[in-house]
Amino acid sequence: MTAIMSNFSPSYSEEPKLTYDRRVVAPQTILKVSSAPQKGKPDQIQQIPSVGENPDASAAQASYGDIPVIDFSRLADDADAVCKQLGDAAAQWGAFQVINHGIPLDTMQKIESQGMNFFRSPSDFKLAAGSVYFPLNAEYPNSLLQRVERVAFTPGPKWKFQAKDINSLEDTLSRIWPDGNPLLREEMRKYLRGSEALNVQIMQLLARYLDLGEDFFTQHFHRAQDTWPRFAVRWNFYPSHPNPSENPGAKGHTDPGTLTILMQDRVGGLRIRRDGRWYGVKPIEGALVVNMGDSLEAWTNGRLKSVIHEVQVNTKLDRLSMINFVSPEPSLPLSPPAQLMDEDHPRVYREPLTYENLMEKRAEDIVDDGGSKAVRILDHFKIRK
Ligand SMILES: O=C(O)CCC(=O)C(=O)O
Repeated sequence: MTAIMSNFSPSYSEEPKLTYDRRVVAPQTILKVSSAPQKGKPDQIQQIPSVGENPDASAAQASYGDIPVIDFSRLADDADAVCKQLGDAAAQWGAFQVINHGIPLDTMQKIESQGMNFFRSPSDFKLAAGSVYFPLNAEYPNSLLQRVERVAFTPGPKWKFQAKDINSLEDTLSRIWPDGNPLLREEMRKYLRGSEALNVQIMQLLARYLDLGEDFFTQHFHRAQDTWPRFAVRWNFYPSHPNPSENPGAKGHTDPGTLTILMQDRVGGLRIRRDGRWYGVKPIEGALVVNMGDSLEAWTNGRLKSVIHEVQVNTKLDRLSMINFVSPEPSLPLSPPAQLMDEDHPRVYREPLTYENLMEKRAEDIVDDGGSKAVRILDHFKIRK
């Protein structure tokens, strides 16, 4: 099997060099649901054209916005400035990129090349991996992930997983490679340790930014085994397609957890939505993209923003990303602290609200609307004035 793998080289050096254009995409109109609520649907939920409906989908491929890039090497000298930059980004964009985060570039590159090798292997080889591998449209036809092949590391596809369901890294790797791919295992371990530490650092900085005391969020980590933080780790592979506007990769959505830490390759195609516009997330070598999720927005009473994002398929290049979804313990009440609520800032979301509630709603919604619209589950829980 290892011999088969060595025939599939990612050969990045042969790929064309991408040039970056800082133009932003023309503003999109945010469509409101008509005043008559549709059957089985909540009213007043923002519906946003997703990739397949975007007239600007192909033009946007090379348009990158000014999404903040935070240099963690400055933490030692000027933690206050980093904290402010990071907090402002989370409050205004709901996303940022981090450089100098401590995970070696070499580790990221090795993972990327092994991931590419896997997805460019013959179908038989990939299918032999069993339940950890998802071919295109494997989950269900309405999935948000339209043109994406996946490998799920930990946990499996179910969100209501229990400790016994969690595919360990070793287990997933040995389902794919008979020898468990020791090289990749070491690099993945390094990466996961690094991103776990990064998650803690970011959550502490965000708490500090909000004057909550550094441990406001992290005090809930590791309360017991199998509680927060939960990392769902996935490789997403987006095969190229000549007509991306008809073939969205991932449709517009927010993530339900607290943070998502994402490693993308140099192809691009990830876009985030801010104030009615889509902005491409510029690939930066060695950077990690961090998105805020619905749980964090609810927990901070809307001070930090859960970001809508989507992925466009590239016309020529296959794209790979590795994603760590960090989620809170499912039944933990995401109650905003008193400091974040006053007369001018009344409670935004219904209580009680938990990650479990968000996930249940998400499962219903994706099935109900056919996945054709951007999904922002948190809006279902907004307190109407
Ligand atoms: O692959 C990416 O860049 C984003 C993927 C994503 O949004 C998701 O898997 O939910």
